[in-house]
Amino acid sequence: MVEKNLDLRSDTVTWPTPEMREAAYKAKLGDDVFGDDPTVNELERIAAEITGKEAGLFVTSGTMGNAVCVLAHTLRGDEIILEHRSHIYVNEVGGLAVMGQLMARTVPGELGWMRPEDVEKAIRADNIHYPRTSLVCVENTHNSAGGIALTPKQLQADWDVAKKHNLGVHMDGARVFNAAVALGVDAKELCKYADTVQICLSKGLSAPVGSVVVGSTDLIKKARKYRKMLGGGMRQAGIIAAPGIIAMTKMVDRLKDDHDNAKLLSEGLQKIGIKVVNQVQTNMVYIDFSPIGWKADDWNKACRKLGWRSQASGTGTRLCTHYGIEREDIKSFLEELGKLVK
Ligand code: TLP
Repeated sequence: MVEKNLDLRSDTVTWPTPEMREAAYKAKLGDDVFGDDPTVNELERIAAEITGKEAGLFVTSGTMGNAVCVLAHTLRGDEIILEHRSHIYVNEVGGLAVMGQLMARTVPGELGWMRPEDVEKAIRADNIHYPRTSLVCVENTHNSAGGIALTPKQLQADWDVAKKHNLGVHMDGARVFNAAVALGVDAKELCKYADTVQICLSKGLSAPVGSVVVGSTDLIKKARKYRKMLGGGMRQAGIIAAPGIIAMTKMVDRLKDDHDNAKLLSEGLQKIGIKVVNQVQTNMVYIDFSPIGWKADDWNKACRKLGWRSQASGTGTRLCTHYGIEREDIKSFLEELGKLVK
């Protein structure tokens, strides 16, 4: 029996599965700063293997994972290229400027994808007046574009431009397994177009804490040192890495259920008269309830009344499906919501 978790605010709200709790309890431990926590080492090995990279590194969060990778690729004063609504640029507290003393050059994307010609235009020429461009960041799935899965072809196009100019490529793959499942491709096919990839274990994959970053041995060695600098050198971290192993090895296939549930939710909401503003490819549904005359408060109250959590502002919000929400739950939510709207 899946423990119900009727919370649409994000997929970060997921709770660990009973198997994860058990694995945490039984995990073999060591001191990870000394490199001898066997469970962390195993998670890092598995992450590298699944993504086709040389090495992995367990970090506390997606934000830390992106930070250590961006730092590993760059030098103080460099400029980096990011999609203008990317999580690293918008939602990571300006860490790239604070920690890396980096300039951000943003490029508007088409459904989260930066066209290669726009990336190329954003790369600085070698000129005494200009900062050096050193890195291109991509995001897959792209959260604020609507949970959009960037295809291998799209990723390759940006990779080719970056490599033509000797730039690094970092992928914020917080939800890269959602992308792989939605596209029906192996995660390796997506990760091969990035030198480093940050993967969240604590979103749709349901682990309680953490992310892994993967890349070449050299880049991960640098990232490890930055992790220590940021205070992310954890000790008996096997306790939290053990659920991460289950996340990566057993929780990927079920992401399809989340995607199917998001589609069901999207279709049902539209029948009720609520506008869905994104293309629903994965586990996110962005809605606008102004067509039914509701404001954030009406939505929030309705959800609370039905026993669900959702947090809107203005006339819309993002709804995420995840472990703990099943098809039947979505059906009854839609039915009950329909009654409140009429
Ligand atoms: N995203 C969270 C919020 O921060 C918006 C969410 O609810 O979606 N990259 C991407 C693409 C993300 O969506 C997130 C978290 C992160 C990185 C950061 O991960 P954490 O929260 O583990 O630092």
